[in-house]
Amino acid sequence: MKYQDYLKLERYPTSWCPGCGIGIIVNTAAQAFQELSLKKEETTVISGIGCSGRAAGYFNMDTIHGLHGRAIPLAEGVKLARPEMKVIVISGDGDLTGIGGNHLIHACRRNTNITVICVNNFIYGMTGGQKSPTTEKGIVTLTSPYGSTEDPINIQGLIRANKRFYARTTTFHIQHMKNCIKEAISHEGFAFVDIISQCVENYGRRLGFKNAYEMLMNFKQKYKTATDTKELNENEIGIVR
Ligand SMILES: Cc1ncc(C[n+]2csc(CCOP(=O)(O)OP(=O)(O)O)c2C)c(N)n1
Ligand SMILES: [Mg+2]
Repeated sequence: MKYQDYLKLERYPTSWCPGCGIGIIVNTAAQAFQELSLKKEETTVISGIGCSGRAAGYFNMDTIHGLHGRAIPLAEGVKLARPEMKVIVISGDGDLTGIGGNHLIHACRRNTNITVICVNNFIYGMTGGQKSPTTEKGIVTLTSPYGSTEDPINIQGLIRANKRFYARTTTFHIQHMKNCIKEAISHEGFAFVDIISQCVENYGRRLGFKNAYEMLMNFKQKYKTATDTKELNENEIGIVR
């Protein structure tokens, strides 16, 4: 089977803005599914609401586009009813760590055997670029015109508090991303993949980036690969388990 068989190509072009990182993530996830030889009848993708929430609709299998913040409880329900299935959540930083934050804490605590892929674009993208829990201090957004005054959420700290699988990667590091997704799906237990992604229209342009290329080059320059580590530093990508 080709990786394209995991995608509903008849629905392309996607609804995402030109240059958006979500398409890279969907494509790479489909490649990871293919390399793991996942059976379509035993795999599902579940999303919440937001630009990232549209991901579920592009996979050629039974999927769920749920309510805002509720992707994880839906995934836990599917896993309870059909434990043989590979259940993969793909959703946004606002969806997973903001409105759905409580579900994230408890699925992680319970060690539910699902994979959560977070499209971390540091923003509530779909609704115009309001600051989200992952927005870094000082960053200008629609709702922080003088720069965000708050510290962002420490997702790694939250996941690692229960010693669960945590990976950080970016849309620039595609091979690394694919490896993180494959390792997360193969992991027995709760696995979180934090993918730094570019939102050109509602995040990057407010910060002076002209296009996706400039944002990707920024990821390339900023994020370095860590190996064999117990904790990723702020600007490191890698897997901690
Ligand atoms: C209960 C509820 N609250 C608020 C909204 C409005 N809303 C739709 S998308 C969205 C932001 C999504 O942000 P994120 O999860 O980061 O995804 P992105 O669009 O950035 O990919 C919000 C607040 C909603 N649809 N439902
Ligand atoms: Mg977002």
